[in-house]
Amino acid sequence: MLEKVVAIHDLSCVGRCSLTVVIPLLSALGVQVCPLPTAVLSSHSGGFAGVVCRNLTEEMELFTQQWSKNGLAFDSVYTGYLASVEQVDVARQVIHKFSGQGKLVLVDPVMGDDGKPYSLVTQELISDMRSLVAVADIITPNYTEACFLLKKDYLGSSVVWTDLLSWLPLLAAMGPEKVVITGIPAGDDLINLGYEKATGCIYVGKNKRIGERFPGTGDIFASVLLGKLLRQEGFGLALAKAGEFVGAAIEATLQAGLPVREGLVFEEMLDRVAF
Ligand code: PXL
Repeated sequence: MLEKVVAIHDLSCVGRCSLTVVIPLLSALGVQVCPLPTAVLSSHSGGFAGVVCRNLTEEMELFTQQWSKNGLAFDSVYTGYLASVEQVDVARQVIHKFSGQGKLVLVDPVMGDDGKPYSLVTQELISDMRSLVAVADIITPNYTEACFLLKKDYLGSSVVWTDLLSWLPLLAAMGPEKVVITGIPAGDDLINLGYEKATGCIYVGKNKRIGERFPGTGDIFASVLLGKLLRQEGFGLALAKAGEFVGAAIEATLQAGLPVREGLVFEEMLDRVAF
């Protein structure tokens, strides 16, 4: 059956992140995406000057009211970059109204990278994000965002990835059944850690750390992971395949030689994502 997902992310018009990667990737995985845009931006905020951002909080409320009036239902809610603290409440209401038993809620707590918040992300948003994590089935923070959620110090490349194994149940105790921490530095590699609360199983994925940190990588990872889970693939396999896809996209991007701020060149790989 074709699954239908509400995607609560921004539309950054340039730089391959959020909805410009969420929609093509989930579509290629046979999932229908219904976007609920949080903001429209001239580009993402990681590497372009003078970003113009139009916040769509009011529209989000009006759109979802119209969806309710039309009796719409969805199989999954997927949240990413939120443009204001008010949008945390809107996202929580969407989860409450449109997701029930057996419907997958993935919260990607998009807040920052390299130990720092993204330029438009406020401390208030960081603190409110914990209330959204509490109503998720699965969360996918990167290492920086895991530090923000747990109020831990960010150690950059000196982090010992095995020390983060104890963070997994701490994050799961905030609410979600499954937790993934992405992009943990480990020498020449980046580690993704997965955790399933019900079984206590831990999954470790490894990617070569090649090139710089590209914007949108987390959005690509989480979208592929969600698409695979909605296709009923197991958590461990879905994690491994999402990591592999990101690794292949990084290699393709390095070969294309585009500026880092343009994000990962994934367009010619869309036919591969479903396998
Ligand atoms: O992919 C993360 C992201 C999403 N949306 C906006 C961003 C970023 C990262 O920089 O700026 C607007």
